Amino acid sequence: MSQFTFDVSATDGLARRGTISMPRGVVRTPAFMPVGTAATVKAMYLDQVRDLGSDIILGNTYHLMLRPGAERVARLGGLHDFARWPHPILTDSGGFQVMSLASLRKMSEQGVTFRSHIDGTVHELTPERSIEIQGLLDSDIQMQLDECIRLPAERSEIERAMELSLRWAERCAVAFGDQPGKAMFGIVQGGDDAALRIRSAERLRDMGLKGYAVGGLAVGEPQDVMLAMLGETVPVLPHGKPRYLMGVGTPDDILKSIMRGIDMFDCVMPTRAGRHGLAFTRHGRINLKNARHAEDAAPLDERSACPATRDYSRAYLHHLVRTQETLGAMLLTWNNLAYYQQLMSGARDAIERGAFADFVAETTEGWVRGER
Ligand code: PRF
Repeated sequence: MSQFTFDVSATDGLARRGTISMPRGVVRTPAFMPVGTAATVKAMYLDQVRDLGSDIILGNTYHLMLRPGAERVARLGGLHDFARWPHPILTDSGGFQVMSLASLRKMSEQGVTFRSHIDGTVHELTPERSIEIQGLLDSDIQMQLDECIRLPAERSEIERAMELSLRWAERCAVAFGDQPGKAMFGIVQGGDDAALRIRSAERLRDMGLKGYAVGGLAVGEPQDVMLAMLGETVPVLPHGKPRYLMGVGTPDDILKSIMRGIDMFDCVMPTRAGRHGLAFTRHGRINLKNARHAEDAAPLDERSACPATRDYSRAYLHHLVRTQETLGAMLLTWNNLAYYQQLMSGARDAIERGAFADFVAETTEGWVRGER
């Protein structure tokens, strides 16, 4: 398999069951990509991440360009060898992380200059440099550099960032060129404005890219606004290309977005929440910090196939979280990624059976028994 391809094998309403194929492997969609910001999915062995059913992980241009440096990763054989993950990797382009982490950011037509949140050194990220870095990392799916605006925001500001992102998409496409086994995805922006979303999606669609992301959502707006924007955007995007909703989300966000035609997701939620004592389960969220678990001998879910979920008492997990032991973060991250990947696998099966709405209803009913 030397080409990057996407194939939709079943649909159920707007939900799709698909397969992305590329030289390093296949990605079964709908897919959840665990976040591996700094060439590690925090508190997990990548073998475990794989065993849970992850076909692809996400890496970050911003973090890796600062530490250990893209050229260094390239000299060491690329990100896959460096981290010992031989399967597909998608990298985010850096713009979003610059906006959330770096200081003294200066946005111009050319790109963005910023001060590193690590040592204060000044760096520049242009569309061309972002693609160059993602190439040095040897990323399989590279993202265009874009500007994501937090909501609420002025329409004029949303429009300016959206138009800038479209011009940057063109520069990224030129810089990426023709690489048959890899892909560069464009990113739809346009905030909470339907007309801007549609314009952005149409212009990206007309560039004939290999995949499309929806960015600029889950940035402060209510869920119904996010879902309404998906409703405007997704119909404009070509049926035969993967659609990726960036940085989303909760299990509920994910199911509702699959229902609206999204194929790929990434989010720090399962990993970050795991490090903060929060477990996602069939019965909803369980906060292990809570004193009510101090003498609870029951596991998170006795019916799970995941050892972290099935074999450890809530009392022990509570103790590990309260004492800030490393193992607490490890076990809860393991539980959470297992839950997320089971959710995705259940969604894929349900779409194949034409029973996705029932799957969503049953899954959602289960959550009400948790704490929330
Ligand atoms: N752009 C990029 N990365 C992102 C986002 C975006 O808009 C988001 C928004 N949810 C998360 N990650 N490049």
